[in-house]
Amino acid sequence: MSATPASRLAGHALVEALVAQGVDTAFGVPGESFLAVLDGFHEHRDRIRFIACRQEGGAAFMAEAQGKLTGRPGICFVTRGPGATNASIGLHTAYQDSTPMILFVGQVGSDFRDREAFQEVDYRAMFGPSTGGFAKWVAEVDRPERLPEYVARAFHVAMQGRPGPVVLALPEDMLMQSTDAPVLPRVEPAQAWPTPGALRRIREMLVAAHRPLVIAGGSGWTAAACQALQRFAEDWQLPVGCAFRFQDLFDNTHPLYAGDVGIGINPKLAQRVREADLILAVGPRLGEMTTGGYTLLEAPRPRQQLIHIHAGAEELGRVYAADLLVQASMACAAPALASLAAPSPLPWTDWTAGARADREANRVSTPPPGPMDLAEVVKGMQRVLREVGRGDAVFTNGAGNYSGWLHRYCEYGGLASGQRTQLAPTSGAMGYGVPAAIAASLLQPGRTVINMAGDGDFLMTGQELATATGYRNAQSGPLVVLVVDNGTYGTIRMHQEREFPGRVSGSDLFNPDFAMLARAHGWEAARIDRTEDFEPAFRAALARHTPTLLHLKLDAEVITSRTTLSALRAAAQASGA
Ligand SMILES: Cc1ncc(C[n+]2csc(CCOP(=O)(O)OP(=O)(O)O)c2C)c(N)n1
Ligand SMILES: [Mg+2]
Repeated sequence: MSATPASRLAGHALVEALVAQGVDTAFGVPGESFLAVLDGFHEHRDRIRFIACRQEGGAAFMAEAQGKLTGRPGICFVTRGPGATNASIGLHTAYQDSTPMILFVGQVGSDFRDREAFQEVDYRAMFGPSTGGFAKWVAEVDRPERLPEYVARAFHVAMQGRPGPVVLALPEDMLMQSTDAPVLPRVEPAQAWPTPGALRRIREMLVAAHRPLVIAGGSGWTAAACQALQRFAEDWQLPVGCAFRFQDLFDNTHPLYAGDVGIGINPKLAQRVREADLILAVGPRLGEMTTGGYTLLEAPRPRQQLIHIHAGAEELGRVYAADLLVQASMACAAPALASLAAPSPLPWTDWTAGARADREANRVSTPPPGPMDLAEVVKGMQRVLREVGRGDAVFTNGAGNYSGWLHRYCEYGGLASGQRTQLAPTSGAMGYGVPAAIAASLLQPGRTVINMAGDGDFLMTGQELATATGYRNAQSGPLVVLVVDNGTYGTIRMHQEREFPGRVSGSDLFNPDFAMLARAHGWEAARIDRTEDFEPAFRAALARHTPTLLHLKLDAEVITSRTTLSALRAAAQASGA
């Protein structure tokens, strides 16, 4: 691509800018507001594809998953008000999960601006940080010759500091103008290094500790950074917990892995977080889910010594009065930590071994009531995947109690070995898992992709099965969706039984025949009622090219991986709820 291209439509120039940034796939739902961009995708179809989704929520989740998988902004195109409002759930997830993403929104022509013209919305007011919204930056590109500048800045803002989503609104008439705007080179995010002084202080605090614990999390991690984190943990024999839904930042089979610090945390690990005398938080936001509702680390002054390393200055000191705050990117912080020489002997090896033993014990399951044991399903699934040489599978999920079995029993491979293996929303957005799985399958066709969804969760974005059918190709690897059907919005039912025992309201579900629904989309499908029927069906799914939905029937009584509905109700009644 030349630096001074001939005049072409601004919509084409935008697509050229994306190609120059290394984008080969964009997700979206078309609108008449950005026809010139769609024509640009046609023009450059040998270098970039536009995946037309069935609902903007699905498209935005796919772009969010693209951001998580690649570390570069996921790209989503939607139309004006109706498209942007639908897409907002993916934007919110990218914001809470610190995922780089760019949402391009068609906008009314500038000659109609501010009249509340057809579908017109002021995106700065809707999404902008200054109005408490959930995009890092929102702008409208009024002049085609400034497109390269806006696109380059969008890539920088999405990736730098605390990564997150950016919204660029594109007035229809601007896109239709001709421009000879140049194509700017690929953007690399500016990185921040920890200072020598901060590193010296980290080492001093570690040396003085007796019960240190690392919590890894957040975004901006690379495979090399995760390898460095592993070396650091090994040199210092530190137990490593992973923040809520950043469970694949550390190999879960590694002897130093202590478990996930999130919803449904192992109570023994929660105790250990409380008892630690030094928490080294490398990368996570210290948010509600990672701090057990601000109790594992008490806000605003934790009992433990706290070192918080994060790429975004705004996250440092946001809630906690930490002992040491270090603003650094993970790509720089992790190798810097790995350069710290550990003393010998280390006084906490029993503490570290204890953390691992607690983690092992937490993987032991007891059979639940009813014929379906999800712990055995998750363990069996991984056993089979490893056996058939598909151990690098990526697992996706949305929100719901069913995800607790995945977090507890799935051993996520670490990003240190090259790829992310978990795509899951820290935002707790239902409907995330199906589109994320489809995005993974389209973006990394060699890989095996498994989505676990709830019966509530699945139908929020289940229409995207059609997108998978339409765009998967001969290279696509196995894609399997497991729908856990307990006939209820189980998470809500659980909270109801705790707060209002026996008073079920609004949480029952009336479900379709999920297998029939999947077949109507060109998928293979089977209904599974008993644990022992899962493995053969799963093996068959891995062996076929056509994607497969497995409909798992689960007794609503089996409300979480730790308790039953009746036990919850009895406990609530005994405590006088
Ligand atoms: C988009 C969205 N809407 C509502 C909620 C609130 N919510 C959290 S979990 C849940 C129920 C999930 O039900 P299901 O997918 O069937 O999973 P289960 O809890 O039954 O395993 C609801 C309604 C949410 N997190 N996200
Ligand atoms: Mg359910």
